Amino acid sequence: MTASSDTTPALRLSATSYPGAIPGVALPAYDRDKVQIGVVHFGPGAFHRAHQAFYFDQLLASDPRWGICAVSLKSPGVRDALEPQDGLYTLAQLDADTTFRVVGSIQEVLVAPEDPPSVFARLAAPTTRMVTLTVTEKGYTLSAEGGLDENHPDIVHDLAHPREPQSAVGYIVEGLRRRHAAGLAPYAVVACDNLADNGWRLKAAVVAFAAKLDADLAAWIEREGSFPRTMVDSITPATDDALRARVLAATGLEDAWPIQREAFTQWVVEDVLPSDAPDLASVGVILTDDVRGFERAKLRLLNGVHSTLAYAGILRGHETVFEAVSDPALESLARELMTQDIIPTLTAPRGLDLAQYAEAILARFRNPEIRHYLSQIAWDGSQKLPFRILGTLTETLEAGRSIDRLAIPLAAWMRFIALRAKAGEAITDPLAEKLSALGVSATGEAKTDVAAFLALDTVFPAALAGNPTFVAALEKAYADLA
Ligand code: CS2
Repeated sequence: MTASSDTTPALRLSATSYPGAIPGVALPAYDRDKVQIGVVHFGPGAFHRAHQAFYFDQLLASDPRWGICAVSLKSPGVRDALEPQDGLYTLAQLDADTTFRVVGSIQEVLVAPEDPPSVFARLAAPTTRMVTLTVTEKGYTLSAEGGLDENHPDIVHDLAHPREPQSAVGYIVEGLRRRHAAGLAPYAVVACDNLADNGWRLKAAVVAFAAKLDADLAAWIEREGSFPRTMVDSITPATDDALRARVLAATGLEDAWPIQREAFTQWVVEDVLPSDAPDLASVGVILTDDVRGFERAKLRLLNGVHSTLAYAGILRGHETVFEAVSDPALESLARELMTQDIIPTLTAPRGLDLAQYAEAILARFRNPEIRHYLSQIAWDGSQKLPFRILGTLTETLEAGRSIDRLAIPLAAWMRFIALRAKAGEAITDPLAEKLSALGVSATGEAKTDVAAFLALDTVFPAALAGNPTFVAALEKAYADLA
């Protein structure tokens, strides 16, 4: 009998029910009762569960020390879904031949504001050797210049109350303070968000924060801390009811929060981890001293073009990446951006052919098994565009090449904000309030609208906003999109 039978209600996924999953579903290949917690992760959203938790799930088959304590910094949603499931969830790897896997690496989910002492205890435990993060760009509390944003409300709070932090940086520093006081080595801190030089930026922010509290602590972190830079990649559309139904049919078990991603996944980590760190290479993680090449290529080619397709695609009435990239005008825009504008700013890491890499990305966007909503990618544009487009654009400008095409995603973002705001729809972005106001008062006239957006000084550095070539290119792109 299958779970979709209407007579017997399906069992919920849990430690006792999972061995009864429909054959063919991959199950944890280790005894979950023997797993220890060696990793604390901040931000157990879909991407973490699709990516790092999957790698640790594979690693646990050979080494039980690397279970995860997942910490939500704000909402209890993940804990509420996963606690009744003993931390288990199903990962659907979408492909022509989709596979399902029950992931068992998350051993515990904590909601930081409800229980700071448990988070501190995990951070300070000698067995905790690694802290990973997926807190999105805004979670790094950085200023437009790239350092710690000391005016960020969470940082202002945490500097005043360092033993009751709210931010990721505040928690990392308080955990390190406790380890330092106890004579323990620091944990390695592995940033897994799409920020250029993510680990270095995080280290600089952590050290700057610690320096405000205790110069010795800051010097110790500076000297002993390991903050590798990373590149993370796997397209992970948000969970919806269709996925829940599909997972139920495939596994026979009800899962409140399954995760879906493309079958392709990649994790590149700078090879500076301490010797007692988990053996990530054994599960396919690329450890390299050339992470920058990988990270720039991915951020600019994949994420930059993703954001372009999101804003330009929504303006043309598309809903998903698949639809957008199937629109010939957008497909050629994407390809020209990649080959004419972005690749010339990149240095290929050893063994990577950038032209082939770009084509492979377009092929991933065309995967018919994946419904990846443009509106999901459109979130947080004020945080994403600086890393995804402005770096490429600034370097192109400095090299004296045309920035006309690179101005299109920025202009499309401005038009997208105006479209949403005028329709009275919410904008998901830390600058939502400012953006809605700008969108509502947009006139459609390029000069005034572009000038109003360029005044967003946390998005556009002053030197760029005042550059006449940049302003002219943006005005032209904005007018062309009318
Ligand atoms: C996307 C990324 O939502 C977005 O902004 O561009 O989440 C993208 O799917 C991943 O970085 C792929 O690795």
